[in-house]
Amino acid sequence: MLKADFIPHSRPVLSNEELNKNADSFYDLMKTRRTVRHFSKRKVSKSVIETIIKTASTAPSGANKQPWTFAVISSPEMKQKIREAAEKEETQNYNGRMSDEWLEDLKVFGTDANKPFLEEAPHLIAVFKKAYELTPEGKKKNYYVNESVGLAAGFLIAAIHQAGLCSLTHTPSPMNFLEKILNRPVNERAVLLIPVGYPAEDAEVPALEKKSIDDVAVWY
Ligand code: IYR
Repeated sequence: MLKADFIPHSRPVLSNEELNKNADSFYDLMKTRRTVRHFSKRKVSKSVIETIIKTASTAPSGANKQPWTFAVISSPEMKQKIREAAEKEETQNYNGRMSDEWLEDLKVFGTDANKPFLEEAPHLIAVFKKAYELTPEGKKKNYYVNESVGLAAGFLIAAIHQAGLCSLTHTPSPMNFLEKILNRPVNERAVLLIPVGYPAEDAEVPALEKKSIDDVAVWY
């Protein structure tokens, strides 16, 4: 491919005070994000989901290949199918496929193989990575696919929260049932299933702490 046209790009130079104010307000917003497992059935318009996905798709990706597809599932019949298939896998996960250490680590969240949120949330967003691109000329390479899709999923979750909604990063492994139910092309692999909506009125989340700055950052 030819070198792209280059266009000017700049950011306003802000005072240290303004930078701190901006950083603080985004931190204040993001620290209220919680993974939610009990959703309200309240409807959320498609336009909101569309914009959230456009935001996710602004994420950086290897060679700007944007190797992702966001499949939005809002039909009750499809959600029911997905719930049944996910619970089938999770039943096996909780009854032998997950190690004792893993089950012990999950106790604090109170999770089990029942996944009612897959029918309750108004929308599920299934995130697919594109292992490679299928073009009329044949297969084309994608790069850093896992990293790229992880970044886009992070943007997605942040956008959901900023809009005023909740999400759950759900991984009912193996997830290939999603490729089949949603009839995705052979180059796509499901990586996350993200219910989106309002929390149920009686929703609760575990009282958990994030690590301190000293536990997560080193300075040189
Ligand atoms: N996928 C299962 C188990 C599970 C695994 C991890 I790691 C979690 O952080 C939470 C759950 C489930 O969704 O129940």
